[in-house]
Amino acid sequence: MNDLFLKALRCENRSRAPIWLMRQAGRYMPQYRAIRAKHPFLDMVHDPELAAEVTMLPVKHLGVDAAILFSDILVIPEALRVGLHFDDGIGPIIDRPLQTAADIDALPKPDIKEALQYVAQAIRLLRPQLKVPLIGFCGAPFTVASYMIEGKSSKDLRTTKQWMMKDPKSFHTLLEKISRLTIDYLEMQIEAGVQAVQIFDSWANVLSHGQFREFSLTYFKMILEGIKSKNVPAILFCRGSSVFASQLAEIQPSAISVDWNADLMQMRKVIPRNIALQGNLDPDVLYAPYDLIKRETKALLKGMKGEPGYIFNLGHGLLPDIPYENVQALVDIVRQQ
Ligand code: 1CP
Repeated sequence: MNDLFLKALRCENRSRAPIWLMRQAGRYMPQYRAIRAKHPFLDMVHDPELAAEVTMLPVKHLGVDAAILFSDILVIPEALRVGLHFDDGIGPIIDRPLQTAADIDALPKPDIKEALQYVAQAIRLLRPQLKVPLIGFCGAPFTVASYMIEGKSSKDLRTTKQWMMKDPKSFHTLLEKISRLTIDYLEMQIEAGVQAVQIFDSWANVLSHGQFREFSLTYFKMILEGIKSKNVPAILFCRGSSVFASQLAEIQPSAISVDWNADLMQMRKVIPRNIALQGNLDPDVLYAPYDLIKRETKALLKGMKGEPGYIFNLGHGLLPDIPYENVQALVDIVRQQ
């Protein structure tokens, strides 16, 4: 059993830094595209056998030190029956985005452990096959709420932020609803066998310091407290985590996953040493020639050398058009430390 990743999460790793990559099971992989050519994305998410097979791909082919469950943060809105589908050219689409406070009150109260039991089934299939730890995940309430309001991907979250400013009360009601369901969802994943969880706040970068504390940190905290008794390490990722790192540290997650804007060595000096750091290579470096990938990766590894709480990752997810062989080269460089 390779437990470098779990050791690093406990800040007790005396060996090389472990590596896994956000969005490691995705379209940049030819093996993923071959399966995806035969199935719509959501069908793959809903089918435990396919989800397990796709989760295994980067472990088998790249040799990463952790697996992350193949699923999506938007299964929670799907369970709330807002009409989720994925359009190949556009990405996620929600047919009935929330428009008024009454829409929030009218949301159903699904039994998440029932509605999303296909996720638990995938986890149960995976654990016996895996020789590396399995990471479960969910979206942070702010990011999940933003999709439910915008109805699709948005670069600036205008509608979400306007709602947040005009009617913070109903916005909090929505965030709280999502948080409660998310706690049930993570509990289910943990009971089924995930060994760590990561919470993705991909759109937190649109928030100011004060807004982050009020609309994001509050719910991160609620979720961490909700799953605390399960004793499973939790990693917090935000786009903007380098800006919000000191706030994130206040609520004592096991690890903070850092965006690529920050100097990780400097962050290590300000984040308490009992909190692991994960990150933070700019994913765009993976478009560069091999020599540059090697130089940047080695520089990061050198800076974090000897750190018992360091996990190599990117500052955000792998993009679909990143060359596969460059990702393989990256993993090899980290493993050969
Ligand atoms: O067409 C396809 O094949 C689907 C592409 C795809 C994939 C592979 C989507 C649609 N989701 C996923 C899997 C996924 N999503 C994982 C699997 C595990 C892994 O390998 O990492 C995870 C952790 C996610 C999480 C996720 N989904 C986030 C948070 C992480 C991040 O990258 O910021 C977000 C924002 C989503 C929404 C989503 N789902 C899919 C897309 C293309 C998007 C983003 C759209 C946007 O930019 O708004």
